[in-house]
Amino acid sequence: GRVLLATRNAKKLRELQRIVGAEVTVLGLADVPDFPELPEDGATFEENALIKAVQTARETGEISLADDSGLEVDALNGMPGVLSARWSGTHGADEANNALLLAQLADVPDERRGAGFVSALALAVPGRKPVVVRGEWRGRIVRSATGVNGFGYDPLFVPTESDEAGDGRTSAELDPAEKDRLSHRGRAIRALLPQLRVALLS
Ligand code: ITT
Repeated sequence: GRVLLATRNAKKLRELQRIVGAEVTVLGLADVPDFPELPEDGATFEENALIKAVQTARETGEISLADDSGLEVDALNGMPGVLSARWSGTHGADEANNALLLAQLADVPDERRGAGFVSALALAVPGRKPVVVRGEWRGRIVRSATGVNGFGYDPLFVPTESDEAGDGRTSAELDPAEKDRLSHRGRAIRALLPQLRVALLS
């Protein structure tokens, strides 16, 4: 089967393709010529994921997925949340976003540095009612970036599982397969996979 993921983020596309495996071919918006800019003005991850998936299915007639994701930091009342990709002002500027996060948390003590990644994943099949699921991943924000895997805030995020294992590795230090097993995105995709399979069969 084949699905279109409504994203221009190549690293997000690669993660999603890796998680669904060879069973499904995942294309991104870079593969669709002249695709219009999608609005991302929803107040929640779920709203944004639905907007992106439904518009893409309508525009292309393809079975479409969209991931809207981000980091919610406890000490910042859930910021940057839906603004995660553009928090520093430039869309997709991972380094600038990470610098801003470190600066905002400079005076926050270790015991109040909790945070969670969220992924809302929407599936839109032309002519059908769309569905959306949510995956979450809890952890804490460290004081300096470590690791080269992943993308976005991964070098600053130590998942709870790393603390339980005693190694304190950031999600940018996990192997790709380890990240996929634990991550917000991995959980969301596995929750949606049965419905995706049904859509691909019909
Ligand atoms: P599309 O909208 O084109 O899919 P985007 O990067 O703008 O791409 P989002 O609006 O969903 O996507 O923003 C997601 C941001 O949240 C992403 O740029 C990272 O800053 C952060 N983020 C999401 N998942 C992450 C992960 O697994 N690891 C690290 N950071 C992540």
